[in-house]
Amino acid sequence: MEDLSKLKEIAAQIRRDIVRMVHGAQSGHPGGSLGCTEFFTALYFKIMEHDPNFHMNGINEDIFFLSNGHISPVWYATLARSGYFDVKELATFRKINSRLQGHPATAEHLPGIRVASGSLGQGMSVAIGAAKAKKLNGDDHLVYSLHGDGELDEGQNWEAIMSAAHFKMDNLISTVDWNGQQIDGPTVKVMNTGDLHIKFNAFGWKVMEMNGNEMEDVVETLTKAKSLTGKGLPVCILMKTVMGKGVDYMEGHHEWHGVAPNDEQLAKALEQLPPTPLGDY
Ligand SMILES: Cc1ncc(C[n+]2csc(CCOP(=O)(O)OP(=O)(O)O)c2C)c(N)n1
Ligand SMILES: [Mg+2]
Repeated sequence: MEDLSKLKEIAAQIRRDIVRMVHGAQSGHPGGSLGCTEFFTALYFKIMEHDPNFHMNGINEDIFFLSNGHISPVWYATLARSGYFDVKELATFRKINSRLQGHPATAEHLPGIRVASGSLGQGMSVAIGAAKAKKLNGDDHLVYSLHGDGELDEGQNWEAIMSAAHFKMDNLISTVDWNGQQIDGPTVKVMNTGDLHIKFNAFGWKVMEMNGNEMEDVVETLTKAKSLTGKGLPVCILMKTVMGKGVDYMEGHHEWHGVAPNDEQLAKALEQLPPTPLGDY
């Protein structure tokens, strides 16, 4: 349980980790990773009850599923900084034989990963299954999931969203990274998903909104979301973020969805993301 200033310091370090990892591999997804850094930090360092001594079955702890698996850099950095594995392993991101695959996978047995993701649209279904299992097991812990806004173009999401309400999955908190961008343009141009607040509401969810780049708001909203579980409805958080948050030339540009910075761009990014007492990997 960390206080706000400590959470901000951890997030600052995770942002450095993200740009260094993607630069080191010369591939990967910095945009969504930087946008969701506060969310991951708050979730793993404040909100979830979880055990870095990893147990695949997740019984008697809160569990998290990343559906938009391409933002693996922020998840890997958060898991390492939380003690799931050595931070030095972050240097192997996307390298041959690494456990840190470009998209999370289970074959490599990286602690913290319970299902492969990156083929978009599947994580909500997985999260609902896990939430159902928790209920069947009499385990009153929660299931959290994260989804991209562009990812919601995938139809499987809407069947899952409908079924979560039908099965009263009130132990599920699903967050959407509402950055308005996706791989090849703004979401309104590629596929306008319309008013997500009204849509989730109409599908039977409790809906909240937060500024995903304000740590105070993230902690407060996630805490409120927890208090709204157990009331018969699944909870959705629409999280406004800025793609590439923290690196000025990346901010708000879909072009940084999945491009690695070169040496010069890395230096510029690190100037804007100063070192922290936690230290680089
Ligand atoms: C089933 C499937 N279709 C297409 C893709 C290719 N793809 C990867 S990321 C992406 C865009 C996702 O947009 P969003 O979820 O908003 O992510 P962001 O760009 O905001 O990080 C697409 C279409 C995929 N990975 N899986
Ligand atoms: Mg997006």
